[in-house]
Amino acid sequence: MSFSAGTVARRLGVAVTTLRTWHQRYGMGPSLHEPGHHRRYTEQDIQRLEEMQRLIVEGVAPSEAARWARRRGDHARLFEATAGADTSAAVRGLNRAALRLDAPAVRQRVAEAVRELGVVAAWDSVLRPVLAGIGERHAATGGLVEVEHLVSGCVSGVLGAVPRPSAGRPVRILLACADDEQHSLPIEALAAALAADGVPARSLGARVPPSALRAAIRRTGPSAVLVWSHLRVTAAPEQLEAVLAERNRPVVLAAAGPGWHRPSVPSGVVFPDSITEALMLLTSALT
Ligand code: B12
Repeated sequence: MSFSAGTVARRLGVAVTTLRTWHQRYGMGPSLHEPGHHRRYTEQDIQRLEEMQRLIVEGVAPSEAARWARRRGDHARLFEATAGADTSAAVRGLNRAALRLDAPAVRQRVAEAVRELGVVAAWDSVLRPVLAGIGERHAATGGLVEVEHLVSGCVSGVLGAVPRPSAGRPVRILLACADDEQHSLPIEALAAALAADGVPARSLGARVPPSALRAAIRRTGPSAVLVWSHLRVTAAPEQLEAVLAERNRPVVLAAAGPGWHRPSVPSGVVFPDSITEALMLLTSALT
C-alpha cells in the first residue's frame, strides 16, 4: 500500500506544503520511488511522520523530532528482531531463583539476560516483568519484601557492572530520582543502556532533593536531564519548574515514571514512556 502526499496530509491534518517542508528540511519524505511517478509514502513513512508530529506537539523542535522519529523506527525494527526470542524461560528461571532467595543464581540469570539480549531488551522482557510480578504479589499479600530487596540488589549490581564509556569524555546527560523517590532501578537500567550505546551519563541515584539537583545542573551544565518518579507523592512539579528556571537550563528535561501527573507538570517537559523512548529523547539533545 502506498499513499499520495494529499492523502497523507489529510490523514495528519496538515497542509501539503508542510509535508514538503518536512521532506526538504528534515528528510522525512516518501520512501517509495517508481521511475516516472511521484514518490509515494509507505505506511511506515506515515508512522514516522505521526511520531514526529506527536513530538512537535509535546514541544520538541521539528529537527529533533524528525531525528528521533527516524531512530525510533530503527529501534522498533531492532526490537522486533529480539522480541522474537522466547524470554518466558528466562523470566521463569529468574522468578524461581528469586523466590528461593538464591542471590548467586539471581545475579547469574540477570547477567545472562543482559549479555544475551542487551540491556534494553533484558530490562523490558525479563527484568521488568519479574519486578512487576513481585510488586503485584506484594500488593496482594503484603509479603515478598525480602524477595524484592534481594532482586533489586542483584539487578543494580549487574546493571552497574555494564562497562561505562572511557573516562574523560564530556558527560552531558544527568539522571536522577525525584525527591524522596527510592525506585532507582529504571534510571540504573537507562544509564546502563546509554553506556552500552557508548553514551556516558551521570546518575545521582535515589532520593535527590531539588536543591541537589539544581546544584548538579549548575556545576555540570547537562544538555539533557531526566527525573524519575514512581510514586505520586514524590512527583512534586516544583522540582521540574526549578530546573526550567535555571539560567543554564537543559535542552531536554524529561519527567519519567508513573508518578508524574502530566497536567500539573510545566510545559517544556517531555514524558518518555519507555526506556527506548528515553534513550532517544536524551541522545537527541546531544547532537
Ligand atoms: C523494586 C521495588 C522497590 C525497591 C526499589 C529498589 C530500587 N533501587 O529501585 C524498594 C524496596 C526500595 C521499594 C520501596 C518502596 N516501594 Co516499591 N516497588 C518495587 C517494584 C517491585 C519494582 C520497581 C521498578 O523498578 N519498576 C520498573 C518496572 C518494573 O515497572 P513497570 O510498571 O513495568 O514500568 C512501567 C513504566 O514505569 C515504564 N517504564 C519501565 N521502565 C522504564 C524505564 C524508563 C527509562 C522509562 C522512561 C519508562 C519505564 O514502563 C512500564 C509501563 O508503564 C515495584 C513494582 C512495579 N510494578 O513497579 C514496587 C512498587 C513501585 N513499590 C511500591 C511501594 C508502595 C513502595 C514503598 C512505598 C513501600 C513501603 N511501604 O516502604 C517504598 C517506596 C519508598 C519511596 N519513597 O520511594 C508500590 C507503589 C504503589 C503506588 N503506585 O503507590 C509498587 C507498585 C508495588 C505494589 N504493587 O504495591 N520498592
